[in-house]
Amino acid sequence: MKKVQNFINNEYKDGSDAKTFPKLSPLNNAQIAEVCEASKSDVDAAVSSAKKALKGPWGKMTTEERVAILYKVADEITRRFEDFVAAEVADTGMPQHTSQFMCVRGAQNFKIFADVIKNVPTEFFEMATPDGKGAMNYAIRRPVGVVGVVCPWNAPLLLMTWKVGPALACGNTVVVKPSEETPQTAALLGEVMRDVGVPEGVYNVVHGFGPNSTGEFLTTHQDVDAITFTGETRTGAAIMKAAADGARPVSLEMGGKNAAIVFADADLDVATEALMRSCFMNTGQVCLGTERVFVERPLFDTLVNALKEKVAALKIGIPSDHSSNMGPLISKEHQAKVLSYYKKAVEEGANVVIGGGVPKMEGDLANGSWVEPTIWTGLNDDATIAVDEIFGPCTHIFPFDTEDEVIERANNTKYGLSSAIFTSNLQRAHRVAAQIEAGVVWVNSWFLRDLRTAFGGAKNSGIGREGGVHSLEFYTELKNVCIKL
Ligand code: NAD
Ligand code: 6OD
Repeated sequence: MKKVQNFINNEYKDGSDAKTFPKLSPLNNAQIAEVCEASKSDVDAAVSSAKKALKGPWGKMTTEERVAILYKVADEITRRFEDFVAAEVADTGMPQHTSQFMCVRGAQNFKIFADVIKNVPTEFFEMATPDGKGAMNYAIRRPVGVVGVVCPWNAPLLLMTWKVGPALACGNTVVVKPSEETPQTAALLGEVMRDVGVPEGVYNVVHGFGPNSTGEFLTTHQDVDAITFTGETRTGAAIMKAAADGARPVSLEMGGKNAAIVFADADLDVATEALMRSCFMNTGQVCLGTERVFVERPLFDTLVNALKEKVAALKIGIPSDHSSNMGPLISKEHQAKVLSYYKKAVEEGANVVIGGGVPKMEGDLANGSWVEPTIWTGLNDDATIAVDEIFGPCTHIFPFDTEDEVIERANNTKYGLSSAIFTSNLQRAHRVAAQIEAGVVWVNSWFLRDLRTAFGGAKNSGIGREGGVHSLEFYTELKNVCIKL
């Protein structure tokens, strides 16, 4: 059985109390690895090596030297691309092509922030003083220190490196807590870090669970100077409470109940193609995904039918079957959650356009966490499945009549992560985008990412923005130096 170990001070280690937990395959629920659970003393060791590394060679490097190492990290991820894809696919069951997209971002996340830190200027102000001699102010950036990075399971490498890339570029050290469901790529990244010469203690990985386990040990640790988190909103709230002790900063990227709005003048092919991705990519387990589609009434039946036809053509299957384009959900537990919403939708009177159940899978795959891609119509905006984040391959399609009405309905959610608007009227696109309460709005596309832009959620979807120079606000302390002349 494969063993996945913690990575502390550039060494792979079992948990100090020898505890392990099984990693089960989403494909058939069979155990594929034994994961070493980090104890409280292992988390202490990881944090203390990260703290020590701040004063060691890493802390003494010039920005140019750090940037050169981060380029090597990116290049080594690319050289070992197949290993990362294999690890991610094994943990998640996602199709190869989805994992390839995510692992390309795994490498890009190091280069983009290396470039940002190398090129971003700081501010300078001259000021007058009563003696007429004046003073100068300039700002310098310094790392915040040890950063705790707590990650989810839905896009493990992409989301972990989205935090680790900028944290390291800014000169911090990190202790990563990957999701218990997806431990392998974070562990593998340790080999890359060590092989390209990242000094001891800069990148650490501790495996385990959330409450009363590794996640809590890390986020309550008083030598962790800042915590960056991606995951569910209620977990983010727990982490924020933990961070209050010691008044430590948090960056939170959390859940969503994202709306897409399709106006009658939209290009049907563009909208349908984007909605197929936003509703069903990665089996609907994308935080930016669309679980509410609003369609202007004249286009409603056409769009519902177009999506139904494309969903019927989706091929559910295992990653090694390259013709399959939809994998299982992450776990049996998540399958049960998603299926409970499928049941609830019917109980509340939904019209099931397609899907709504479990696909018939052969042999041991029948034990996997598969669900059918599902479209509903006919419910009101306050139906349970139209309010709660489900995080599965499902969406409800609603008709609407006016622009003002749809803006209000799209915004009628406690979340505010992303939105997608489809129209050929540019004025309307600008007008609606400006009124949508979300951190990211796409027009005539979805998940089109320029990594220099601000990324994050409004309302219950997040606190703070990362991406480009915005990441520097979180991962550095900006210090003003005032010089009296
Ligand atoms: P989760 O909140 O259950 O777990 C995320 C991580 O937090 C895991 O590593 C978990 O072990 C840890 N954790 C749980 N409780 C903890 C605690 N009390 N203290 C410290 N750590 C704790 O989320 P998930 O189920 O892994 O991921 C799915 C969720 O993530 C969805 O809600 C999705 O919308 C969200 N998400 C958001 C974004 C974004 O950018 N906004 C991106 C991806 C996923
Ligand atoms: O593209 C990104 O940077 C990002 N954080 C994507 C999040 C995807 C959520 O599942």
